[in-house]
Amino acid sequence: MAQEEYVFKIVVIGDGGVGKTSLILVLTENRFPTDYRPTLGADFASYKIDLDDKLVTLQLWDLGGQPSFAHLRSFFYTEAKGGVIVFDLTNMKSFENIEKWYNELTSTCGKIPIILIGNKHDLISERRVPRYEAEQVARKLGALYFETSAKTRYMVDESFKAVARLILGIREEEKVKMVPLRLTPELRKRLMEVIDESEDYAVNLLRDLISAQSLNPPGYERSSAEIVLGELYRIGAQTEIYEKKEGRTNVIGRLGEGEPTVMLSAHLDVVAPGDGWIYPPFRATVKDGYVIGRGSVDAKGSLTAMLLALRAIKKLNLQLDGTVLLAATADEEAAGELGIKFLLREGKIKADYAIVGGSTRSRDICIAERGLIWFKVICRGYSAPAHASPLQGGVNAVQALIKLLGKISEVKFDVPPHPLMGEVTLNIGTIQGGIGVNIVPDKAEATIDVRYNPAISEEEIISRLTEIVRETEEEVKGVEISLDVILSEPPTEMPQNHFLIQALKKNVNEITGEEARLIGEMEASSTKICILNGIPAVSFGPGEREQKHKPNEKVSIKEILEAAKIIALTVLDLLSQAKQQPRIQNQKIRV
Ligand code: G3D
Ligand code: MG
Repeated sequence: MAQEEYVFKIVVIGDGGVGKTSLILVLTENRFPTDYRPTLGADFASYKIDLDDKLVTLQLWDLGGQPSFAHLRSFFYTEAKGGVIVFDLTNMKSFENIEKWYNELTSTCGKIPIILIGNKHDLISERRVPRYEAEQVARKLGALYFETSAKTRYMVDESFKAVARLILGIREEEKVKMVPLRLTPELRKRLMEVIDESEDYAVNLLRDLISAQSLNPPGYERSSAEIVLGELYRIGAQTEIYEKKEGRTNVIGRLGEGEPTVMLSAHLDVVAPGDGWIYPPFRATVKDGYVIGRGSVDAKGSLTAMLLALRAIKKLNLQLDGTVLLAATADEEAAGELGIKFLLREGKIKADYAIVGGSTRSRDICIAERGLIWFKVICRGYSAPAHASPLQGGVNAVQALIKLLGKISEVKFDVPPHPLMGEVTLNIGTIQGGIGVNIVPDKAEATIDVRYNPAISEEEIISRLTEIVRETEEEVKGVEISLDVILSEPPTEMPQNHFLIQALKKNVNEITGEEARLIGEMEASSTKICILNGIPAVSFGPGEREQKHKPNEKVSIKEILEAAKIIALTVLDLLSQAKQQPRIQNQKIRV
């Protein structure tokens, strides 16, 4: 086949010392050593690229060390067909100057294809520019972003090939024709193969996520978020990041567009390692088919499976009839306001279905969660020195609280256990009161956590506790007791015949050969928050729930791959069949 030949002039610009000359030399010195020559104050070297039916020669122009006379600059930029703006990942100033270089380039050349390169990727510990900030700038300039190392040659060829492709107008997706989404058996098989081939990728990704720590408290998800962002970028997803508070990063990735939207959601934060580790909690150990480390189950294993699913879907070049959205969120472990609640409340995400990362051994599907009410009780008496006679006053708030809590611990909510959610339980979590051993305390308080199933209502629970409060006030003369609800979330349960559950169930069976059990959860999770925001949701993912928050937390690699397959298939099932379903919003979720 005769190849068409092209020659394009490319200008390589950026601050001094960022590695422009090194990048060009790496590309050209082995091939065209004689080609590199100074030309009228600017240097250029040639780099030939074979793009199947096209042979492209890039003339790479580098301003070199020449003084920057204005006339020289315009000569330098004239007729350039593409631009490469380079900055140094270890040098913030060079990053801040990108826009200046961009403006200089576009003022002469207009809008030509541009790529942005963050060079010196090998200097990991000296890195100053976070990947997501660079990606943001690239998006703003309409440029493609690459990180390279002229030293190790990492991504150097790829990034310059991308310039050639951009100029020729070859979009990456167009290389392979998009296949309309019809989930044939062959396609399902191909999807499985892609995921099976990704075992090393999965282990390395999970390892990176574990190393990034992202402990909550204190709460710093940005470290893990950057890794997710980088992966989403490589996968080719559209990305967004949101921080309600500095460092408390949420990342969103999207493939496809329009409705319906299937959301995959997992949290980025992990709890403190605590004692009892025989393996390093933040350096993943791979042993006997497991990855051991803090967060391996809760929830970085799920996050890995979701990224794997997205990557496989993208690799098949399917024309998605809708959107698959990944939300990697902050602030789950403290049931806080900076993660999924913030994204939903602010309208950053909308979805028709959600699969939330949960530890269900890639087999069970969690469809129900108990409700919860958190109470605060405060007893107020009168302060007096401890030796004061009863007549001189003093009403002991601590004693009143003890009496009250005694009654509350005896309280029986006379309701049957729920098949999935179990019983109603009550826990007195904290207690505080008094300021000195020789002083009658005038204030004492406690917090109480009630978990309940749908057999009893929030009002009934509140009125039972209120009764006990009134009784105690009667018995301890002079005490005043307040009872406040500080958090309340109702029980939630998905209908078992919901399309989302049916699709998941079928795929669990196809991939594992086992029947999926529909289970309930004692704790409340992001799943509940999705449901309360009108998004049908279940939790599902690799790992055993007994591993959560424990020392030597470990997740099965096999289960990660299984979860990735089940999630990928379910996403495609939902997207390809949702339009035939009755509008899902109308399918009632029991709350
Ligand atoms: P410039 O052409 O943009 O001015 P150069 O930059 O290519 O001259 O490189 C400036 C310095 O950065 C050189 O070091 C070069 O070796 C180094 N450098 C370039 N690219 C990389 C890289 O990817 N990784 C690392 N670690 N160093 C790089 P010296 O010491 O010769 O000044
Ligand atoms: Mg140079």
